[in-house]
Amino acid sequence: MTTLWQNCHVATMAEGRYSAIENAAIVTRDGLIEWLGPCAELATVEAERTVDLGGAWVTPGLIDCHTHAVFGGNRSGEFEQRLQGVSYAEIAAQGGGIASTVRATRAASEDELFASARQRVQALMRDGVTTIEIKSGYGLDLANERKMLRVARRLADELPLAVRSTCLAAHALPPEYAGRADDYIAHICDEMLPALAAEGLVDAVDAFCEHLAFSPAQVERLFIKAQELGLPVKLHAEQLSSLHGSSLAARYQALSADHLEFMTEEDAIAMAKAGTVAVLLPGAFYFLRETQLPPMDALRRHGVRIALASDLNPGTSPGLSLRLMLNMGCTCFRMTPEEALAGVTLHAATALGLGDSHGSLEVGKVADFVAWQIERPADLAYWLGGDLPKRVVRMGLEITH
Ligand code: DI6
Ligand code: FE
Repeated sequence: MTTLWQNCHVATMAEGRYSAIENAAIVTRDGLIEWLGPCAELATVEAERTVDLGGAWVTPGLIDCHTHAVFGGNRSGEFEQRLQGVSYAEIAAQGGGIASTVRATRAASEDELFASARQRVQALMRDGVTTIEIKSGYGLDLANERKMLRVARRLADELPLAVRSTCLAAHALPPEYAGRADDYIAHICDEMLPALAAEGLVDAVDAFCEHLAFSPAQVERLFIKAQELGLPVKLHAEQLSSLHGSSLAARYQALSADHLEFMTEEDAIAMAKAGTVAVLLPGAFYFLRETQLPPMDALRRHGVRIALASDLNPGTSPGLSLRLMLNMGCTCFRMTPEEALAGVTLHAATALGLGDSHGSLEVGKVADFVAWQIERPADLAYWLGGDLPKRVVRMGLEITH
């Protein structure tokens, strides 16, 4: 099916810039972009359908490249406790924190997890999200990690959305392995990851590299296994302290290193050389009332590509709006609206290994885009959330929510 989309302006996001074309038209064919450019240069097309976009600004479909959207329960009770002065450590000592989400996730059936995740993912989609990454990491044993990853695959089957699933079995130490982190890493490498990969449930492998989670040496063992299995890696690094996990990630050609508040200039240089994307998560920064800022100047100076994501999770970023993250990226991290938009389009695609097919509007790429009734692209980062009028197109077909 060939469709002509006309009467619009396009922020193509080619090269990670607005690269705007005003008074533009787009031709899509069988899910791909066949042509785009100024309306005046359009030759005659044999389109089965012509759509008038009413002067809208068209951007690539938004990409949320770091979420933990599948989980049981929620932690609003802990949020309330924390605001009354109970510390995160005290909550964890009472069995709260990640451990409480692990219990709730293990107790939930696959259908229950699917139903709750679908609601959250649909909230993200109402913001123009057409691709998302979903991590496991609240099951922490083979059966429950499998259950989470199957839910991620099912979301892709049942919603008009592309989903990349990431195995984050090395998120926290399960209670069965208390005091035996090395044994748990061995169990992931020898049993869990090979089985989950063989079942086709894993697109990438992630870990939480932090004093309260796993050491760089443990992460490296996992990365070696991932490499053996032909799976790309990414890493939660430098969120609470500097362990140079981001340099380690770069050594393994990671797709991305994420969080990064405590990274150093040397880490930025290593990431730039490897082409590893920096995924910044302003929702977690905000929710934890963090004060250490990621080194924006070093990232820019060394040409590290910067993505932005929701980190949607029950403990540190219950964020249901990717557009709100654009605003937070600008207000908290001093990103420009153009950098923020590139962070949820082209650079987010690269962070998922999809940079050649998604993330910008260029001939030959997938026709995922959003036509926004806004005055200029900066409006997307300007409004604090809310439902902006828009039409969402996935693989050349308009979707309704
Ligand atoms: N970093 C985070 O902020 C989340 N996971 C991670 O590795 C926390 C997840 C949670 O508290 O449930
Ligand atoms: Fe995360």
